[in-house]
Amino acid sequence: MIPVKEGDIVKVEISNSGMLNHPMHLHGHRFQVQSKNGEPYDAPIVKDLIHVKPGETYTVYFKAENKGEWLFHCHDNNHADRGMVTIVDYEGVYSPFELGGKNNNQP
Ligand SMILES: [Cu+2]
Repeated sequence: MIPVKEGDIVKVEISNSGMLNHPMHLHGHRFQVQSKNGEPYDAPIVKDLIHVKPGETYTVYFKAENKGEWLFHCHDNNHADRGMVTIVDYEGVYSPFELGGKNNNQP
């Protein structure tokens, strides 16, 4: 989980030490890509998804300005299903998940 407060500037480092590509996607926000493998970009690149190839490390920043609980995950659903998912969790936000219930929620 990435705990944030509204207004925070959040730094996230994404490293791929595996052998597969991982298109990492943040819901509800855009992030600025600051560097790739430690080399800063001259001009800001703003995205909500970045392809992280084997051996690559990206440093990205986003502003916490959309209160909620947002997925930050690999967009290859096979990877997400196996756990490449985290949550940007704003302070003071709580949305309980009821399994089944009147909406038939499923994990
Ligand atoms: Cu992946």
